[in-house]
Amino acid sequence: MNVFYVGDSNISLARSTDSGASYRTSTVSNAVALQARPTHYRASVYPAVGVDSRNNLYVAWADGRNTGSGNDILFSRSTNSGLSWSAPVVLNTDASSADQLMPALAVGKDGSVSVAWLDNRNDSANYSYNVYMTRSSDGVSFGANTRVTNVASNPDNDPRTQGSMIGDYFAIGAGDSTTNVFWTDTRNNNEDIYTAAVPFNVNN
Ligand SMILES: [Ca+2]
Ligand SMILES: [Ca+2]
Repeated sequence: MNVFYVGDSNISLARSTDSGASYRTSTVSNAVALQARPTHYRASVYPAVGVDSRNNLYVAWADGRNTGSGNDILFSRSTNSGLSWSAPVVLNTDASSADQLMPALAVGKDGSVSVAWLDNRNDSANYSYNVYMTRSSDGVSFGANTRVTNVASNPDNDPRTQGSMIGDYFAIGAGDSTTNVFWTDTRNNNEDIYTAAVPFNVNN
């Protein structure tokens, strides 16, 4: 059993191999607080996690460490049950200062790793978001970023909560031939649940 949590400046893992009787803790990575951003929905460095059938562990999170890049999506994996973790890599490949936030992560039956997130790269005001994703067949090398949405969403375009929790319910699942992404979309002037099935061979 793997429990991931965030402290003041770290993402950590508490792992139990005796049904929760005892835990071993380890540090996944340092995590740098999100940079200031123009949008005002809540966002955090909370990790999205997954495990494959070989017990490899995968973590993605939004992080503010990259000056000039806005907030980015970072990724790390462990192939030894969390004893050590790979150096974090940035999954979003835009060369901009846009924010990427709210990652969701899924591991397929084949061991592939898919990560989707909220991405402002298409809005020069760094405000409205699209959903982007990337997929790795081996947990190491990721394919090109794929834009999942065809219309951007203004996070404030919600009559109930003005988008204050707009990114909380993004989700992703890995099927046999598609990655299935679910997100909150405001193109219809309120919040709707949208989904798209992204074929594995689009970019990965
Ligand atoms: Ca960024
Ligand atoms: Ca609605």
